[in-house]
Amino acid sequence: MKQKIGLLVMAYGTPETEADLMPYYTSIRRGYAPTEAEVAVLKQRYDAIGGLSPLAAITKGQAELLAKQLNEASDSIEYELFIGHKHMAPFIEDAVTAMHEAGLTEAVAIVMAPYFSMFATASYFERAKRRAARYGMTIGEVTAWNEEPEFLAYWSRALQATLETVKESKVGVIFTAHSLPYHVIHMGDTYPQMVEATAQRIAAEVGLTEYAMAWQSAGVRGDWLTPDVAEVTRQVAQHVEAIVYVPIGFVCDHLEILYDNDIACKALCEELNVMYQRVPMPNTDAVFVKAMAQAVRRLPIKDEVKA
Ligand code: FEC
Repeated sequence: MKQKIGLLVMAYGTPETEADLMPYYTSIRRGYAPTEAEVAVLKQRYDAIGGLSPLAAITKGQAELLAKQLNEASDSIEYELFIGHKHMAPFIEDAVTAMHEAGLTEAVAIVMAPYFSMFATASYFERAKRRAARYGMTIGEVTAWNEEPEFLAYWSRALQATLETVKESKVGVIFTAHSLPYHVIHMGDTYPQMVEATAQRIAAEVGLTEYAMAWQSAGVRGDWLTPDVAEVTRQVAQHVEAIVYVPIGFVCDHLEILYDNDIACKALCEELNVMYQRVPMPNTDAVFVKAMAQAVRRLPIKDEVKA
């Protein structure tokens, strides 16, 4: 008989109705409610991408494929999938409680964000482990999976294919990832270095000698990691006819891609008279999901180690 363990897939979460906007934004702000005006601005951004973000549906698709790949590859373990969100129900804590109620005592956890960050990903694991401690449950953590060969293979191939579409033009390439509040960088978070090293590896794989790195989707308050994608776009646009954006910090289509890239960066490119192109997001690409599966499979399973 196969050993049953929980597969906890954690993701950012997204509002599912207009009424969710206020609690969602309040959760993002760690319990401090935004003003009605701030919520209205956020609603305009969701409206601009068609009303809702596809994030929840894509997370579900990625997680189900991950569970399928893991289960097909293992003769000894059966992974039972649970999804928990950071800012929207079902929350991370709900998923851990559901695992406990399903009789599971051991789980592996992965965040749908590939780079370790003290600020971003560590908090997902902290929340999962705090709830798991209540039940005496063990949770193994995939802290980062950006160095998996399949992760690099997806982005290299997708970038190469996108570059083909603009090969008649002089092209600039901008790798992007989510910005972080500047105080987090001061605390020694190595996220920027990890993202930059990954961009370098993908660029080398594709044979790019010149490219830029930029940080996108910064919040509206306080100082954030720079250079911002708009600033970099303005610089790069001075020398090229087309710009290809490679959002290696994200794993699927959602607000930060569909609005911040496909609407905001595109509008800026039009203003600067350069062509806008973006590399397709991985979403449920099987090779990309395999990167997560490989990272999960590397985690030791408690009972297997004992055996
Ligand atoms: O598609 C969707 O509905 C959700 C897309 C979404 C993703 C995402 C990823 C990250 N965020 C990170 C940090 C911050 C910090 C603040 C912040 C604010 C927002 C707002 C929305 C939002 N984020 Fe997000 N984030 C997504 C959505 N994020 C909506 C609120 C409006 C705004 O400020 O733009 C600032 C909080 C504050 O105001 O104090 C900080 C990080 C990631 C990448 C890692 C991860 O996925 O966990 C870091 C996807």
